[in-house]
Amino acid sequence: MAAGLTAEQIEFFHREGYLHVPDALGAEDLDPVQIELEGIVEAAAQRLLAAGTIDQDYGELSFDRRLIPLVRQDASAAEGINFPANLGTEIFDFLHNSRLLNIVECLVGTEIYAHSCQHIRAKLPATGDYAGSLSESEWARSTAWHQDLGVLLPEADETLIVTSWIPLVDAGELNGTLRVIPRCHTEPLRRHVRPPEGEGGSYTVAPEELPDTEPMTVTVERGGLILLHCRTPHGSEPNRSQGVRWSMDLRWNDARMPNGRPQVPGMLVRSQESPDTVVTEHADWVTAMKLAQVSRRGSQFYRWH
Ligand SMILES: O=C(O)CCC(=O)C(=O)O
Repeated sequence: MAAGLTAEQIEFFHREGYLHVPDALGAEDLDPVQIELEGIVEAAAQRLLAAGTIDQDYGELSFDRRLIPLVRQDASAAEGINFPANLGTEIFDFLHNSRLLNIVECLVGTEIYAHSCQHIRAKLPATGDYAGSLSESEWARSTAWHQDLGVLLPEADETLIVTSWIPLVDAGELNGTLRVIPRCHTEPLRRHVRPPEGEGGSYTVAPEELPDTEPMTVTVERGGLILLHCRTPHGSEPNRSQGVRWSMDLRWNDARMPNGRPQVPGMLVRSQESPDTVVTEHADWVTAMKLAQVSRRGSQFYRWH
C-alpha cells in the first residue's frame, strides 16, 4: 500500500504533468464510497418504481450494470450521484482519507484544501437508447480536451491544483479511461471555447490550440489513481463497454492559495498550521454546500467570454 509518493513519482509528476499511482487505495478505502453510491441507485430505483416510470428495480444487477436499464427508462435515475446532490457521509469521509491525503500532500503541501470543483461520474455505455435528454448530458459522452485551470478563474493561475482521478471499476481504453497530453503543463494556459451549439458540455481547448504531443491513454485498475496537474490537457473517449465506468475526480490545492472557484466552498481537510479549522463535521460541510447553491447564483464562473 502506497504511503505518499516516492521521490521518483514526484519527479515524474512535475516532469510529465501527470502520474499514475497503482495500488494507492484498498477495498477498505473505496468500498464505503461504492456502498453509498449503491444506496443512492437503490433509492432512485424505488422512487421511480413507485412513480411508475420504470418497470422493475433491477436490484439483481451489479454496481457496474444496474444504473444502465434504470437510466434507459428514466434519466433522472442518475441525478443523485454527483456533487452537490450527493453529500453523503462516506464521500465526506473519503475526502479526508489519510492514504489519499498522504499522496496529495506530497504535491500540494501540508495545508490541503478539497476544491469545490469535484465530480462523481457514472459514465454510461455510449451505445443504446436512453430516455429523455440523456444524450445531451455528460453521462454518456466523451469529455473533450480541456485543462482544469481553463474552467477556473484567473486568480488560480499561480496555484498548483492537483486532480486525483479515481476509478471505482477497472478503467481502460474500452470504457473510456482518462487520456492525457503530457509535458504541456509548463506552457501558458490554452484558450478555451464553448463546444458547438447543441453538443453541450463545458469549455474545451480551442482546436487550433491543441498541442502536437501524442496523447496517452492511462489504464487504471480499481485501487489505482491518476494525478493531474491543472494545466495538463486531458479528456476521455466514450464508454464503449457494457458496464458503467464509475469514477471520481477530486481536486486539491494549498489552502492558502486562491483556488479559482471562490463562489463555492471546498473545505480544509488537513492542516499543520491551523488544525482547529479542518472541517471534521459532516453537517458543517452539508450546510456550507447547500448555502452555496443559493448564494452563488449569478456570479461569474469562467474567465472566457
Ligand atoms: O472522467 C472523465 O472522463 C473526465 C474527467 C475530467 O475531465 C476531469 O477530471 O477533469
